[in-house]
Amino acid sequence: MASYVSMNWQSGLLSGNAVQHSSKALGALRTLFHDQEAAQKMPADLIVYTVQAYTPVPDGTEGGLFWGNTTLQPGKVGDEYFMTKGHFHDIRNRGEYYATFHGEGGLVLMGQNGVTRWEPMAPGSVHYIPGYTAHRVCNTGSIPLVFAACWPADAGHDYETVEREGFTARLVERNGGPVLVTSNGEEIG
Ligand code: M6P
Ligand code: ZN
Repeated sequence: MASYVSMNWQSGLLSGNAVQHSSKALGALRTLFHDQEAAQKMPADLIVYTVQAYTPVPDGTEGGLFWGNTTLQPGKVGDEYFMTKGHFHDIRNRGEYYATFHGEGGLVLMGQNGVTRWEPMAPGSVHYIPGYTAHRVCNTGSIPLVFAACWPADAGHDYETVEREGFTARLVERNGGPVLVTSNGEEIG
């Protein structure tokens, strides 16, 4: 019989022997941010987010599903909110669900045509990420943002495309709230 894990439905966090844990520190994320001067001044060992994953079938299994969550700390680099790396799926047509448990955030979505949009995240919000769409989450609040994720076991993570080309817009704080801006500073949402 396959192993199973437990989720706390208040916090969204997982427990059990089969849960994998990983974390991302600022040092590994610095180049994602627009304000490099501000990024270089911040500590490399600052943990920006942690991920729990439950992967009951081997990575790459067609038809399988993975479950996990991300805890993204509050903070900013310059005026840009702390965010996940973001990725397309290696198999481009694979979709994903995100669902928010705690905190406030923004799910930034970019289609292959380079059009970027965002959806606000708050406790209870459920977000469908279609295939062919890069996805990244920003913490726009002052407490940790926790969201669960469910994605196909054969989706894979393509980080290279995002590292090379970036998203076409960034979620930044203006007048105390989140605004999506293009690289020339134009507000688009
Ligand atoms: C969610 C899922 C994971 C992903 C994680 C962090 O939990 O989408 O597959 O790894 O967020 O996002 P990223 O991999 O872009 O850093
Ligand atoms: Zn994904």
